[in-house]
Amino acid sequence: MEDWQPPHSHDPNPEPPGLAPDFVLILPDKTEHAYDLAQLQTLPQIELRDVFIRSTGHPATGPFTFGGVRLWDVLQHAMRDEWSEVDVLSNDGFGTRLTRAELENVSHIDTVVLAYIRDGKMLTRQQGAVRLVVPTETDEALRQVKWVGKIILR
Ligand SMILES: Nc1nc2c(c(=O)[nH]1)N[C@H]1C(S)=C(S)[C@@H](COP(=O)(O)O)O[C@H]1N2
Ligand SMILES: [Mo]
Repeated sequence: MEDWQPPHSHDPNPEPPGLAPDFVLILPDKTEHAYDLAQLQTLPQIELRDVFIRSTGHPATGPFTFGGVRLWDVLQHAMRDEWSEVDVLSNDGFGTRLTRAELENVSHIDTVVLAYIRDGKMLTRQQGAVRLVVPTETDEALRQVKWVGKIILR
């Protein structure tokens, strides 16, 4: 993974890789922890209002209210310290990297969320469940990762 590069595709993949909205969290020592919706529902819930998914080449969608859990809370639940970056990847090859500073002590409106609710309804798999929402990214939607399959702490 040392040569990992963010993807530059602007053709959003329309089809989810696999059917289940599950993901694995991989710690720096390579141990894997499986997560599903039921587990996310046991963590503190958060709602982000007025989120747009913006991209060049196609119209923005929104505003959406996304519900889910803070990525920070999921990571802290698994491992408090000894990581500085996290890769959030979909099994379709898409993904993004976030630093600890982007997740720690940020204001509510900048909170990075693992979303599974949109406008009060469960996100369908087609709509991206479980979907990363990075509110500070408003250019190309390249960090709005649908179908999160793997989260790797580094
Ligand atoms: N897993 C995955 N997530 C993705 C993409 C993708 O191809 N695969 N495309 C991104 C891009 S470039 C855009 S514009 C948005 C589109 O989101 P939407 O399908 O909800 O409109 O998803 C983003 N997240
Ligand atoms: Mo995009």
